[in-house]
Amino acid sequence: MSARPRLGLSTSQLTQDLSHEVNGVPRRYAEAVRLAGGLPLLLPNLPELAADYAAQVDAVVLTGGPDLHPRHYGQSPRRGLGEVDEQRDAFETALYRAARALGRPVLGICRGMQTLNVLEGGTLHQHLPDVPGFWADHAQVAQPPGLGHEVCLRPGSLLGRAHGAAAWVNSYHHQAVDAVAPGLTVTATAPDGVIEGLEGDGLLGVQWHPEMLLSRYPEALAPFRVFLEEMVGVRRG
Ligand SMILES: [Mn+2]
Repeated sequence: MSARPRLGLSTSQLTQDLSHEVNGVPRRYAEAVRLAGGLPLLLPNLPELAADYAAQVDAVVLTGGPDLHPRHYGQSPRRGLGEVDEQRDAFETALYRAARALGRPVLGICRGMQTLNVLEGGTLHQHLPDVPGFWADHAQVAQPPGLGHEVCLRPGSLLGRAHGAAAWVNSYHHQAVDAVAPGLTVTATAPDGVIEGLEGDGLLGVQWHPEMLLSRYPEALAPFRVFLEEMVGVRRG
């Protein structure tokens, strides 16, 4: 029997064409989980099975994707809101609630961090370029995928212990956490103050995509590694 903790990854709906719906995630998520010592398992978008999925895995990873519908944090859609996927919102809400009810830790990547903040009672900026005061480039276009902006990390936090005082990360988001949910602590911020990392009891979120950096920057695995080691519990050796 594998000693690897089983991590259930929420999947994207890769097309809205009803005759060709595909659930999947970029392969790099699975590779990152493997490198960090976990067993990646992809969870098809079936809200009715959320509780069964949560019972079968040791932790959940909420992956990147389109915008959450703002009604989940009590707002009307504003100009600049991007694509939304209500089916995915419903699935991840059910999966998150079921996982938390069983005490399963949750790692949120990009949209996933925004999701855990909203489901814990926080809000989002719907379109960063329309929010005065934020000036950093959070929607980098440079190829191949490389470093975007720096983040400042909170001393003593999981991310701070993993990365030190600061780290360069990538940035592919036009939304960001606004009001931080009760129980969550900001543990990473961009130079313009945008919230880039959140931690809580059994909860870790990063606004960047560590899995996309791994081929060139192995140290980028840190959020996956500390999640597995300190929140899920990886048996070494
Ligand atoms: Mn950013």
